[in-house]
Amino acid sequence: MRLYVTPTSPYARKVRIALIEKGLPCDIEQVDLRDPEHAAKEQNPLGKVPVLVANDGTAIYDSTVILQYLELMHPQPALFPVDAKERIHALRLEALADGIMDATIAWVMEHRRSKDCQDPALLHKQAGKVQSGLAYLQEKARTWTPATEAPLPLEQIAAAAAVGYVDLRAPELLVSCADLQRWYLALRSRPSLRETSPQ
Ligand SMILES: N[C@@H](CCC(=O)N[C@@H](CS)C(=O)NCC(=O)O)C(=O)O
Repeated sequence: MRLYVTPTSPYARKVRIALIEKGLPCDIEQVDLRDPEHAAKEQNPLGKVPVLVANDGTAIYDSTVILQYLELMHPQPALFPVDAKERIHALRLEALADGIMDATIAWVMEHRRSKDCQDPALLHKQAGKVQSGLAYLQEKARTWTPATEAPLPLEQIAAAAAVGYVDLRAPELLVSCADLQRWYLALRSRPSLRETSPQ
């Protein structure tokens, strides 16, 4: 398998953490999204990463579909709960974590514009999404038992990728979530997080 990534993409990190937690070997290829001809474009018409190219040549995207694919093709060790209700709950938390990533990226892009071109209403709206999403994750994180062995469950993989990205690009949006920060710090020494750290 080959995975197209950028070093800081939180969606790609989610997949890379899952690959390591499952013990699956995969070639990681970095692309430069500024290059109009970057390699992932051939595989995904949207030109986005991550894209996984399976051993039979099938291109799989986006990150949520890649995780489903990995779980279906390599069920053990399982990242997804078996129980239907618990699975929907985990998938919903993954969607929430992805939404935090989306809103953080929108906030960062707006923040990078020159001050006089920034839209304060948009910054406020995206920051609000990030902060309410993180507050919800923090409530959940308080119920998570410290993960000492493999595998890390889907909801924590997604949460770690989201929190790691906010920590990297918009740490000021994380300051009010001390418990969530503590949870992330404790998890950061885990090989799957250490090896995929964007820092
Ligand atoms: N929903 C997608 C989002 C992927 C995404 O937006 N990736 C960003 C990198 S963090 C990207 O490739 N952006 C380039 C573009 O939009 O052209 C997923 O979960 O994989």
